[in-house]
Amino acid sequence: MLYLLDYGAGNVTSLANSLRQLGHDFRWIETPTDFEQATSLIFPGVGAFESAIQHLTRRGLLEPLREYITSGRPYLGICIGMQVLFQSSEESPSAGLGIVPCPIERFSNDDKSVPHIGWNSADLLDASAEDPAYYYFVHSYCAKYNPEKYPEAAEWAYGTTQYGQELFVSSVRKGNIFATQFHPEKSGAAGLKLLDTWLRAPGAAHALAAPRVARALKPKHGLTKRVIACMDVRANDAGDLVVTKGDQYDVREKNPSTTVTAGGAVRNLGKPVALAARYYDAGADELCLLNITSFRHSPLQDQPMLAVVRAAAERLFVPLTIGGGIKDSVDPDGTARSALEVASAYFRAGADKVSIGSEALYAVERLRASGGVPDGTSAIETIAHAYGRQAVVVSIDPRRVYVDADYAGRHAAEVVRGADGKAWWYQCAVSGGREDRDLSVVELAQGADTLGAGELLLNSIDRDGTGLGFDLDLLALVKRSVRIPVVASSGAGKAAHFVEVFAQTDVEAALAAGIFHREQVGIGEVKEALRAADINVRQ
Ligand code: 1PR
Repeated sequence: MLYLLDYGAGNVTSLANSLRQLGHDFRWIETPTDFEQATSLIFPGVGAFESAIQHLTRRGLLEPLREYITSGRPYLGICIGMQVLFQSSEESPSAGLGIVPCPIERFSNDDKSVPHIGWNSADLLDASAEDPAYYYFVHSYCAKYNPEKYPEAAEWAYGTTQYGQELFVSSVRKGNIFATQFHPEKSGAAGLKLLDTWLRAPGAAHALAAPRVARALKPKHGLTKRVIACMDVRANDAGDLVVTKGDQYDVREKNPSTTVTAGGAVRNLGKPVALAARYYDAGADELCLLNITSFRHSPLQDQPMLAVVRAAAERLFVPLTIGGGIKDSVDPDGTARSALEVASAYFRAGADKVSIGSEALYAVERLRASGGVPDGTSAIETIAHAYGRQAVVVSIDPRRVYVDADYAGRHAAEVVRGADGKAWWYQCAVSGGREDRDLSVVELAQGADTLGAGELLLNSIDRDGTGLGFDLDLLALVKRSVRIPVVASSGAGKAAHFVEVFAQTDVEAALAAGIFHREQVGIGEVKEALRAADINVRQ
């Protein structure tokens, strides 16, 4: 019987969904004695090494896990499920299982953003292996591939991946142990194929036929630029959840004669799950669902977005980010829910990352007021602590504030000067752009990085829905202010805008909504344009 080990952190729903999709039956490990019944075991893990070890220890599962693995029965570890096989992790004072004699270390961010998020190739060391596919990675720590320093660990290495100028072990294989740093359950068709192959013969001898050929650094890594489809979701006037799309955040139909929006219906561009499925089939690298009215009220007890996430996660096998309402809230019966509880509900439903908007801004305001010392209580910190920083996206809603050429106010150091002689800084807003705050985009981005965000979703209120292209000045400004990945958002009007944003800034991903919803431009067309411009993308 196939068993799955869930240590209560991260999105294990997606793996369960993939197994069901592939027609495989499984049970969950609930107690230490369940290991005795298991004839094969998958340990999927997202999140923090320390939480995983602590949780397994508390539930008395760590030693039975070690015994299971060393008994020689088939084991598939994913992400943290691979890292626990190692000796230790720089992320945690707790020891790992020590089966692979090598430490897990943090990526250097000298030459790249950390976490490593996105689709990268996983070169197999078996010279006779087929060309490897692209798989989805999301992690800040890794086993560095260093056969001279860790010769025994190099014998375990089955595949390596290059990020920046670092090579790390992206899969290990020995006897019946197989483990991957990447997430097959989030790697589309390639990942499902890998899972299916293992599931069909988990007990097959996995010794390599050919000797492993050591790998060396290449001039460029294989990480692709990501193309993301975003769905802004809200209830329409009839109470149905629909995907909508605004112009500069105004989502109501305009009166054609006056262009006044008051009273217009909420634009309805389709059903969230149906659209998400369409984008998955078209090759989107990631999907994003934003509940755009959650700043008004968002009780967890009655949260229709949870059902949307559950249904979407059954259908798509690429990463899913959920945003809107990730904050402390109170249910109608008076039950208080922490932001961590809200995020946990979304992870359990099948989300891989949560995106925090207004709450993140308030947290950065508090951070600044306290002289830059984090107090550990914000939503960013509590969620990153439990799930790892790679699970926390901060969504930023900035707009340009034009100033005189000789402006010398508080934001003078961040003023951008355009070729047309205009000068401006970027001010951040909350509540869907309705309320401006005295916080610049650089202050918010750097504060979010300090508090532990793993990625920034950088919108532009000025460009949203205009089709004029991404705000390259904004993106370049933020990109040089932080060391975490940045997703460009707002303003895409044609495939060439994606080429422009990747050619002219260092952003890791670009997101669009309107052009995809209205079928003006397809995801395939965007990828073709990127390939033609020699920009690395997933097929
Ligand atoms: O504050 O944590 O509850 O999160 C609310 C989230 O909802 C934030 O991420 C905020 O950006 C978003 N949001 C709030 N109101 C709106 C609105 O449109 N009225 N949408 C809104 C923001 C921006 C992007 C959009 C891109 C691409 N939408 O999500 O998809 O601009 O659009 P385009 O390609 O058509 O130009 P919280």
